[in-house]
Amino acid sequence: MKMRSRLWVMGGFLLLGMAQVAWATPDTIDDFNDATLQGWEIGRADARTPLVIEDGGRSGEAGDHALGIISTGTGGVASRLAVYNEDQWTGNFIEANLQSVRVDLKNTGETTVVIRLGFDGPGGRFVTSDSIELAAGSDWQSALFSIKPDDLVADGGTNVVATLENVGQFRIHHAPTPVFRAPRSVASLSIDNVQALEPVVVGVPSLSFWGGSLLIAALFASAILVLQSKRKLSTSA
Ligand SMILES: [Ca+2]
Repeated sequence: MKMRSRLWVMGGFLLLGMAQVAWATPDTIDDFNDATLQGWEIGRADARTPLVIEDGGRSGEAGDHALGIISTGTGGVASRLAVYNEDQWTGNFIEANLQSVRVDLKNTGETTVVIRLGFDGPGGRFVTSDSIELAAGSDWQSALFSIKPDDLVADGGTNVVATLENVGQFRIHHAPTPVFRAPRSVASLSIDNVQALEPVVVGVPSLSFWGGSLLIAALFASAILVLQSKRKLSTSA
């Protein structure tokens, strides 16, 4: 096979490989591996929660940290198992086309927990209808929550789109029923790899796909030009 044909065949395989990507690029991932809380809080200072659990991340490897939260079940600070973010997990989720959130969870306590996600914004408070139940002392589990408007349940909210278009607070909390405020309970939870996901795209190239294709096409065009100029040089010499 001539060099130019080989190049085009190689390019074809590369492009086919790129088209197999199912998930679009995640917008936000909180892995806590920088040993900070990454904006997660309970609103008041408390030495017990939330904390970075060093080397306590999903992989179990050194340097893979997790976020740890606890609740006491009594009155006062930290009575409810919840943690929220008013930093990077805010803004327009609709415009960003975020349709689900994946998070790794591990029940490190002695009671069963049921975890949901919550949103607060101009349209009021909403909670995922998706939930995951984790038995006491569970191993890590990966939970996927749909955050599409139809999959959120109002807890006082009146306009789910208005909230998703301007999220002011995003939370992870214990909620056996779809409520925004966790009930009091004694519990303990590790959280890792909180990740926003765009919708599944199968067979429809994304913008990054086209960008990659153009780059590869330009590289192959350059390679062919170089080969042609070398051939001319060798012919003339
Ligand atoms: Ca981690």
